[in-house]
Amino acid sequence: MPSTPAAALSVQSMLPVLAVPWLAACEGPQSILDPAGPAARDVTLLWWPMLIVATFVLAGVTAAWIVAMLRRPRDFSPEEAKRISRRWVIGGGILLPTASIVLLLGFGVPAGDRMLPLRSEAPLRIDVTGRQWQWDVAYPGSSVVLVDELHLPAGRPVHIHVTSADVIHSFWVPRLGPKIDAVPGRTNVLRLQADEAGSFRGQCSEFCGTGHAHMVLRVQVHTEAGFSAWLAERTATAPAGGDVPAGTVPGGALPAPAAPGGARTPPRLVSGAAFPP
Ligand SMILES: [Cu+2]
Repeated sequence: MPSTPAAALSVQSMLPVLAVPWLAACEGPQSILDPAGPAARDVTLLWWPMLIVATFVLAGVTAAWIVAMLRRPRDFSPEEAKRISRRWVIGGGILLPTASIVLLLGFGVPAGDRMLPLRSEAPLRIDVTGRQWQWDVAYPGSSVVLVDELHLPAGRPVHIHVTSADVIHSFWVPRLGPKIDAVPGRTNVLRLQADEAGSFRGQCSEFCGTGHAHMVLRVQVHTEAGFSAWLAERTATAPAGGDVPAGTVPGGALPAPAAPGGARTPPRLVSGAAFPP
C-alpha cells in the first residue's frame, strides 16, 4: 500500500492507464464482449457469469489464506479436527464443484446446441479451407472462390464447413460466434448468424506457423437482398477456376519452400482490403 499521499496520488493517477488494456478489449472488430449474432451472444452471456464467479472464488480463497496466515494456531481435539476437515471436503470438494458443474451445464448445453448445425432445414452453405497462411472461401453452386474474405447474409443461419489443407488451424469470427478447428482430412460444421449488415474480422486462433498472426479474415455481412445481388454479380464475373483476387496465391496452392527445410514465402496481408476500424 502507498505509504505517503504522493505515492497514493501516483497510484490513483495510474489506474486509468492500467484500465486501458482491459477496456480496450470490450469493443472492436474482434471483441467477444461486443456480440453481433445469437451464438456470440450466448458465448458472452456464459463468459460474464464465469468471470464473476471466478472473481468471487479467487477473493474467497485469498481471504481464507490470509486469515489462515494471521490466525494464531489452536489445538484441536482429534474429533474436532476430523469434523472440520470433513466439512471442508464435503463442502469445498463435493458440493461446490457439483453446484458449479450443474450451473455451467445448465447454461452451456443449450448454448452449445444453438451453435451446432441445423438438421431440420438446409441453410446457406459456405466452404472454408485453412492453409498456411490464408483462408479459401468457396460458395458451392457458384464459381466464386475468395481468399481471406467471407461474405454472409444477415438474419439467417449459415453453415460454415471448415477444413484444412495442411496443418490444424482454427476458424474464428469472435463477434459472430465461437471458434471451430480446421483439421486436415476432416470437415467441421459451424452455424453462424449475424444480426445485421456490417463489417467484422476473423482470425486463425490455433498457432499454425510463422504466418499465423497474419491469417486474418475480412467478413462482410450484407442484407439478404444485398447478399443475393453480390453473389449473382460475383458469379457472373468470376473467372473459370475461381474468383481469387489478384496478388494472392492462385488456387490457394502453397508457395514452394525457399530451400529444403527452409521457410515458405512470408505471408501477405489480406488482398489489399482495409479492415473495419
Ligand atoms: Cu493459425
